Amino acid sequence: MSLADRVRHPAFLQHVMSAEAAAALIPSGANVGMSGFTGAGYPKAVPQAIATRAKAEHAAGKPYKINVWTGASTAPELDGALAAADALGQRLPFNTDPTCRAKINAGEIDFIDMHLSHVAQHAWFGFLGPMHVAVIEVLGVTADGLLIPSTAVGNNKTWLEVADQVILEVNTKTSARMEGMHDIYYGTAIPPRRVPINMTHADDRIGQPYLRVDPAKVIAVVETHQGDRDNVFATPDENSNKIASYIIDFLAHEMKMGRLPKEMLPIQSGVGNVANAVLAGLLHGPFENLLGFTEVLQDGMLDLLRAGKMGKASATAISLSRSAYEDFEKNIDFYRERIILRPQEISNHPELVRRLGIIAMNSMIEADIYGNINSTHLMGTGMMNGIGGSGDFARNGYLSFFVTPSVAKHGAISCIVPMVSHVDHTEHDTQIIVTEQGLADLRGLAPRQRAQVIIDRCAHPDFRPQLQDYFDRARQQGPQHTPHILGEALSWHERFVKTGNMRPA
Ligand code: 0RQ
Repeated sequence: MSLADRVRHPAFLQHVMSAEAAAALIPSGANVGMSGFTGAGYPKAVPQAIATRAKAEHAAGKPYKINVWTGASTAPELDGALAAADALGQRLPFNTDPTCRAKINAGEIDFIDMHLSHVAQHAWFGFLGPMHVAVIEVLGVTADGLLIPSTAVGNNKTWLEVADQVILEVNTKTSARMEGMHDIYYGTAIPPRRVPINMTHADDRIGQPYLRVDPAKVIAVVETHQGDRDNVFATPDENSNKIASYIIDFLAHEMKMGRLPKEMLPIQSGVGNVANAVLAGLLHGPFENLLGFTEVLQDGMLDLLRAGKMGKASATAISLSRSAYEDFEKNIDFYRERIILRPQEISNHPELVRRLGIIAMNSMIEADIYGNINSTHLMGTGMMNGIGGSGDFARNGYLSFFVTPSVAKHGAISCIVPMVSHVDHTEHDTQIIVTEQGLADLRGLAPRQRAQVIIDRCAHPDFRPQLQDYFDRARQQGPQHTPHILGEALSWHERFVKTGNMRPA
């Protein structure tokens, strides 16, 4: 399909230009909203052209940096290219690109790590400042001037509303037959005029299939003919499979005890290998007619849909491996009936997560013996990816799981520690912690009880005696609600920084 087949409104065709010409329209210092969520639906041509321009400006001795706001993570063509060209001033709300991460941790990029459900509303409230330009990937423009969204909706609705000017990247490679899969809700308003979001089931459609844009704001239309990045996953390892089996047994037990309804509750699954292993476990597990209410739809959920184990899945993005994407495209009519892609302020909305009773499963970096969770920081100071949507789901879910292998770096680091080096989710948000050692159900337990269960069930046997010793000594001193030896609490991290090993010498 050519660009003219995809862009069926004449006003938009007038602005067709090269990526380089579009990049020339974005001044240094601009706040730029881009599409993109977990390696899906991000603009491909314009960011690379901006990177080329930035390098040329720098070579001529001129400063050139822009501030980039997206839905979530993107890909080498966006974050990688802009970071390598020193073209990023501020970046929000999430990043997984290694080049960008290195510059964030070198103090060269100001990264703002945000709850993904907050981003759109903070933009409407004016908390983030003006958005000068939005660069949004779409799959086409209808004869009525409506935009066919791409593989990720993310914050695109909001960026198109709040940006002064809009650049559209029309992706002629990704199948335009996705048309009809999206559900764009336009009922959001600013307090005090907010109304309830009228969704009572994870598969309700409450909006329309298209994004709107004021044609007067469109300054460029650029063609891309390149698919999303190949979101490959390793085959689940033994640890991931163990974690998955504990979760599935636990859910079956909860159902037997009458604490989970027979029809199950909708599932949110974070990204990564453990998350994929849980989804693979559900494929062979006892549950039928599952519903997905998550932010990213990955290969594992596609497998569940194809097998008929999951009836419908709601997300804000589809982030697939190349082979899963081929299956998706080939069977798009089947998937269109079963997949709903929404703006991230809806896919991650705390009101909906609470009402629908979502089962939240997210990976973490470390947990402490009381259940505080660090999802973002390596050794307390270095940024990994960001909090993403984990907080939106963890605090508001019906059940909230945090999962990790019990050790990292080939056993040098314990992922269960006396005190986390950074707190993303507090003990109040954490209900269940799972490692390959076992599952700690913290519901209804007070801090000292939680500590004992976490040490017994989740810590690696190599670190369990050390943790027990810490906890026992903490119980000999100071107030006993949350016993700690504060001067010692972070010594495990310090030991790793100094010796490369958390174990005592
Ligand atoms: O570093 O690759 O240099 O060895 O951290 O660890 O095991 O590859 O973890 O890919 O499952 O991601 C929490 C980061 C887990 C992810 C996190 C080191 C480890 C490795 C990564 P190396 P793994 P995974 C929905 C929900 C926040 C966002 C979220 C994440 C690297 O899941 O970003 O939940 N979550 N979103 O060696 C020091 C420890 C460590 C450690 C691991 N205890 N101390 N380093 N590492 N544990 C999705 C979205 O929101 C879009």
